[in-house]
Formats: sequence, C-alpha cells, structure tokens
Amino acid sequence: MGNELVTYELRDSVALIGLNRPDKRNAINMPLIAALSSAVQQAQEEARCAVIHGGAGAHFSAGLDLAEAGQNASVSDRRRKRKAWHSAFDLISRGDIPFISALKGACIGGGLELAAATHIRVADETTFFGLPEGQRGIFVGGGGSVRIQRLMGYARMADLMLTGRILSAAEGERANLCQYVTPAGTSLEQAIALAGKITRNSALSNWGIAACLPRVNDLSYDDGLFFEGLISNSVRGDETATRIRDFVEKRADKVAPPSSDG
Ligand code: 1HE
Repeated sequence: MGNELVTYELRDSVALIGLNRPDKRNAINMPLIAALSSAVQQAQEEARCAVIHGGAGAHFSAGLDLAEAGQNASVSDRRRKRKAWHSAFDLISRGDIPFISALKGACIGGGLELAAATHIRVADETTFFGLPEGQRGIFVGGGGSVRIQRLMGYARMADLMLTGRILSAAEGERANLCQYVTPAGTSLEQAIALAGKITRNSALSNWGIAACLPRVNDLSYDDGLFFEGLISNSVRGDETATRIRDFVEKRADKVAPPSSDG
C-alpha cells in the first residue's frame, strides 16, 4: 500500500504506517482518514505492533485539513466526517495490537488527537504540541475531549485550547502528552526499537494492555476489578506456562534496574 496519503510497510512483525502529505504538513482530510483506517485494519490483521509516523516531512501532523473544513457542508455531512475520524482513531486506541506514534515538529489539533489514540507517544526534540481550535472557531472532533483530557487533565487541556499555548517536547512530556523525548530526527528509530520489544511479549498480554486496559479506565472501581479478573484469565494462553517456567528455572531474563544512560 504505497499509495500516496499513507504509506504502509510490514517490517518483521511491526507495521510502519506513515502519514504522507508533507506539502500540507500532513493535514488530515477525509481521503487521508480513509487511507489511515485501511492501513490500521491491515496492521491489526498481520502485525504484532504498529508505529504511526510523520513520513518524509518535518511534521507529524498539522491537524484537521482547514481547506476541507472551510468548505460548506451540511450538518449530516459533518456528523459523517466526525464518525469516520472517531472510528479510525478508535480502531487504534482499542484495537487488538499496541500502536506507538513517532512524533516530530507540529503535533497539533487533530494530529495530537491521532497521537493520543496511540498507546505510546515518542516525541523528538523538535516536537511541539498545540490545540488551536479556539482560534479557528471549531472544537476538537477526533476524540480529543476524551483522550487528550484523560492524558493531561482538564486544566491543562483547557489552557491549550483557550489560550493557544504551545508546549515544547519537554513540556509535553511533563504534561503527559508523550512518554519519551529523543534527540531530533530519532523518534521513529526509537519507536521501532520499542515496538521490537513489544513484539517479544505474549500477544495475548499485549491485547489485554492495548484493548482492555483503556476500557477498564472507563469503568467504576467495582466493575473495573471484576473486568480485570476476566481479562487476567483471558490472557493466559499456551505460552504462559512456558514463560513462567522459563523464569522459575532461570532461563528467562531478570528484571534489571534502569541503566544510567536511560
Ligand atoms: C494546511 C494545514 C492545515 C498547513 N490544513 N492546510 N491546524 C492548525 O491550525 C495548524 C495550521 N498550520 C500551521 O500552523 C503551520 O502550517 C505549521 C506550524 C503546521 C507548519 O508551518 P510551515 O511554515 O512549515 O508550513 P506552512 O507554510 O504554514 O504550510 C505549508 C502548506 O501546508 C500550506 O499550503 P500551500 O498550498 O500554501 O503550500 C498550508 O496552507 C498547508 N497547511 N497546515 C490545511 N491544518 C477533528 S477536529 C481537529 C481540529 C484541528 O485540528 S484544529 C488545528 C488546525
């Protein structure tokens, strides 16, 4: 699927999904949503982990395509568009495999909403985060009011939306928008390295973490504990006994303390 708006490559068991509209800073229009959606579906069918990245340009994504958004559209047309964004991003955030986003440059508006749908965000030092919806006279529409708000909390999200404040990569990490900050130009490399580690986990444990854990986050305390019991039974597959025996019989790696170089 080398076709234009989104690139796709299966490398070992990791799907690499690249936004490919550098001339428009990877602004997200409906054809890009459709291409992203089918790449994400293909990844769920054949990969154990996926990385979404910004491709050849300097930016992850400038968010909603404002040229498309500025065209006259009926209310039902706009509702249909929002639904397409929601289902594409939901397939990422609660699908069967973990997704990592590799960020650089602008990670703005709908671009940040896309990143927020992934399970791990790796930003390089050039990354900056913003939610300029207020300035454009619109609202978040790619699930950001749910997912970004859960990541950074109401106070911080309201600040970005109301004041147009832009956060650097380091500020984004402190605000929980990303879990890693890497030197300029290395976020994809780091994301692929993390994906490699993830593929060595049990696929069922990865499914529990990618698809079930976010759902537990939506439950009450009591239902959460109940659901946790169901998940922990469901992820015990054929390889569980072998993996546990490997540790007990000293064939598996120990958990090591963090190294000084991180
Ligand atoms: C675009 C878009 C876009 C660039 N839609 N065309 N998003 C924003 O408010 C961000 C708007 N973009 C920017 O602030 C800047 O473009 C950037 C900081 C991302 C990059 O700046 P720069 O100097 O590298 O590029 P540029 O010269 O501004 O843009 C290059 C081209 O990309 C130019 O088109 P050209 O035909 O004149 O070459 C721009 O018009 C085009 N471009 N960004 C359409 N966003 C589901 S709701 C989500 C709500 C939101 O996402 S709100 C945030 C919208």
